[in-house]
Parts: sequence; C-alpha cells; structure tokens
Amino acid sequence: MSKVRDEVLDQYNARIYKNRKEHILSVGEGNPDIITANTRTIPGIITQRGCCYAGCKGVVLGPIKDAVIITHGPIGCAFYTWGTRRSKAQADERDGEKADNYLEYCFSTDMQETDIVFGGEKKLKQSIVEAMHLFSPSALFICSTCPVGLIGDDVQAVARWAEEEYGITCIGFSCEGYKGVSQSAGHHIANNQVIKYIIGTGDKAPKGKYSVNILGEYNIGGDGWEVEKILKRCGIEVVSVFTGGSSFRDIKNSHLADLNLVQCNRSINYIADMMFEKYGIEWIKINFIGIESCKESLRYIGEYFDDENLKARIEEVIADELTDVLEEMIYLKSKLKGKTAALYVGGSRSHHYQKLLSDFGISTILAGYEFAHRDDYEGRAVLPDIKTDADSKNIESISVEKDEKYYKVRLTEEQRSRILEKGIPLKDYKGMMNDMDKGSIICDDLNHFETEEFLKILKPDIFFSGIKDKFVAQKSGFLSRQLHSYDYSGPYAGFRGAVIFGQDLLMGLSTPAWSYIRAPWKSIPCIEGSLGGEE
Ligand code: CFM
Repeated sequence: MSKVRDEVLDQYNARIYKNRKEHILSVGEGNPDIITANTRTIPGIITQRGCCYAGCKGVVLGPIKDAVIITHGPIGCAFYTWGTRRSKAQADERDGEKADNYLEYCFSTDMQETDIVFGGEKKLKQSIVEAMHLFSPSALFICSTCPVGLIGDDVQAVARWAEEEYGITCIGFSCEGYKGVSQSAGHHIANNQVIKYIIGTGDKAPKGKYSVNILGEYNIGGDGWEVEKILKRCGIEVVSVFTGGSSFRDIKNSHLADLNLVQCNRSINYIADMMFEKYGIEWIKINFIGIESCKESLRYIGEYFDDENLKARIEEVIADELTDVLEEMIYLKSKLKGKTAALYVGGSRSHHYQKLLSDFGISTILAGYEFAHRDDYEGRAVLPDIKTDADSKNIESISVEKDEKYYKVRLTEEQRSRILEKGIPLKDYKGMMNDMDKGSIICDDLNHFETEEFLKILKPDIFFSGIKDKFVAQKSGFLSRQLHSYDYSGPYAGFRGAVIFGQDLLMGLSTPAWSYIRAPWKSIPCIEGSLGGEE
C-alpha cells in the first residue's frame, strides 16, 4: 500500500476513510487501477467542485459570443455571467454575416423573494423583451438556477413564446445547480440542447479542401486563437469551435465539417458522439497543450485525411513554429528540468498539462480532477463498465438518428483500418493514469484538507490549481499557478503558448517571495483570550 496515500487517509474517521479511499490511488498499485469518480461529495467537506448551472452556463454556453444568455435566478448566480473564466472572444464578420460579442455583459432576471413565491416567468419574459429591445440578438439562451427548478417555472414554454414573438432561436436550459453531482451534469445538459436546436440549422458549407470543428476548446487566455492560427497555416479550415471565441452563427454550420477534433473530452464527448451518429462525422482526440502533443496532433490530422500535400504542409508548419521557439525552449528546459509538479484541475487539464510539463523535464507526482468520470482516468475502454447511479440517471441522455439530409459516411472500412493501424485515436482517448509514473498519486474530487496534507508530504516545486485552492499553497511558500485562468497570462496552447507557460514558471520559481515570509503568529502571540463558561 502506498505510504503517502495512507498517511493522508489515516487521519479520517472510519466512515470517511471508507468513502475517500476509493477516490485516491497510487498509480500501479491496483491490478488494474480502478478509481471511483463522478459520485456525490461527502457533505461538509470543502470540495472544489462547481454546480450544474456553472457547467452549462459558465463552461459550455458562456463562450458563445453572439448569443444573449439570461441567467434566470437570483443575482448571486449571475456572477458566472461575467468574465470569470477568461474565455476570450472578438466580434467579427464571416461571409457578410456579423457575430456580435456579448461576453462582457451580465444578463440576469435578478429574482426576488416575491418572484420565488408567485413565480418568475413574468419577469423572465420582461427580461427577454428588454434584451431584444437593447441588443436584438439572433439567439437567446435561458439558463435556470436552483430556485427556478424548485418553484417550477416553465422556461421551455417561455423560450417557445420568445421564438414566436421575435422569430429568433431561443433555447431553455434546465440546468438547475442542484442537478447531478458537479458541473459535469451541466456540460451534458448543454450538449443535449446544442445538438437538438443549433447544430444542423445552418447551410453554409466550408470552402476549404479540409475542414474541422474544434470541440472542447474554450479559448481561455486565447488558447483557441493560437490553435486556429496553426491549423489555418496548415491549410485546414476551422468551421466552428465548441465553444471558445465561437458563435451561434458558426456552430449552426458545424455539421458540414469533415472532422471533429476533440480537445477536452470531458465536457464535450456527448456532442462528438452524437455528431457521429447523426451526421457521420468522425472525431479524433487531439491535445494542443505541449509541443510534443501539438506535433503529434497535427500529424494525426494529416494521417486522417491521408493527403501527401497536406502532410508536407503540416511538416513545414511544425518546422517553422519550432524554429521560432526552440532556443527559448532549450533555455527554459535547462532551468526547469527535474522539478516536480502537482496538478488539480477540473476534468481534463490535469492530464493535458502533464504533456507540456514533460516538454520541460518536469514530472508530475500528484494529479487530481474535480469532476471527471472514470473514463477520464482509466480511458474510454472502461465506459461499458461504468454503472449509472441515481444522480447520473437524473440527467437526460438523448439518442439521435441519422440525419436524412446531411448524414454522410466519412470513411470506408479500409480507410478506418488504416487509420487505426497508424495508432490515430479515432473515437478514443486514453485516461490520465496511462501517462503517469508508477507510484504517483491520483486524487478524485479533491478537497482542501487532503490538498494541504499531500503538499506537506510530497513538497512539489509547483502547485497548479484554481483560485479556490491556490492561496493556501501560495502562502505556504509553494509556487502556485492557476490552470483554469492562467493567472491573467496565456495563451498556453500551441508552440508559442508553451514558451509563455515556461517563462511564467521560471519567473515564479525565481521569485519565491512567499517562502521568505513567516506568519506573524509563529513568533508573536497575536490572539489573547481565555476560556469562559466556568467559574
Ligand atoms: Fe474541460 Fe475546460 Fe477542463 Fe472543463 Fe472547467 Fe476550464 Fe477546467 Mo476550469 S471544460 S473539463 S469545466 S478543460 S472551466 S476550460 S479549466 S475546470 S480542467
């Protein structure tokens, strides 16, 4: 048994120990390694998870720039409407069709007690009237928060009303925060409505010889722009991105692309699968985080299309991008090599970033996901073994049929076998544990207590996490970087992004200000008091 894992777990009482031991493992200890994931957090534990509404509104829908998204709920929930995730976007024009950018606005019905008591539908309609009057968008989404589900407002009926009244697309998302066990439920709900009501409603065919959609790329810190730039250089047309910097205008046409590239499988695999069923679009798993992964992903695309000109162009672009960064990468690696890292992120970055770290010779000794499912840890092959519990059954799982007009077989059987023989991850992904060293620790649904304990024992040089957990580590003297928002930096994707990432790490490691500071109460008593209640 792993000593480190037990040192942390042994501090729990028997009941919590029994639960948490299923969520933490030391790689290579099991035969095979099996983890419990996507189950309820123990009440009272300070988890880092978000809610279903955050996953739907904040993650999948939020970056769609030209849709007005109304948060139907109390104003506190509307915090998620407001630049909190650094998913960047710019208004633009494509083939004469404009896409506005509403990302900096906050749309909320600001429900009050009276609305909870007497119903909020009237107020929701009023908000739609106002939003249409001010902005007249072509798409309007309504996202429900907890009280909306509890009082039973019919947001779907209001959405139908708005469609008739204004002749726009209006979609209701019943993504009340309490659904499911984390934001992962919200991803699923968003995916369902996007395939039902948006994808397939446009008819602008791509012009390029090879066209793709990028799925699960949210343009945090400009990552998506970096990836798009590289693909365009290779001569690959990007029809739409789900959903970073993207638009309702473009997503409508996504069913006409040749191939789907999946970056974050956790948040978007539902759409990838449904687009295959409905339109015959194949998908491959790619990762544009890290130089080696970028090279590999670009080559996968070349191999998929199997065109010698395209493959040659891809090699040229790789060589050219490398020339720009090589010298800096060698220098950064010389400084960063041998360091160790711990990564705590949502549902895919803890894996993707290990590749980028290894470009610098940094090894990962601890990795955790907030809300991933077993397949994100163990690989897609485990899907048939995952038991659906009551919480997962709560989330609608829709099935789609072949689209009569647009379904097209993309690969012959020979092409499929050739692609698989080449080792291209066609409709497949490996889990995080396959890429981790034996003995390293994996922790699911990470919590505050375990984080502090693991850091004390493992002492990584760098701790990557989010804003909720970073400051405890930072003030204890660890270099702490946010992997959700990049602490105002980025992009980290692509070749140029890798250099920016390395520079940020080196800058942090060279200025270990917090490790020189001693908490005042360690030397001077700061609180004076006495126990009361007894004579
Ligand atoms: Fe996918 Fe994400 Fe992630 Fe995610 Fe997220 Fe994010 Fe994330 Mo924060 S979609 S699972 S719900 S890669 S917001 S862009 S960084 S937790 S690891």
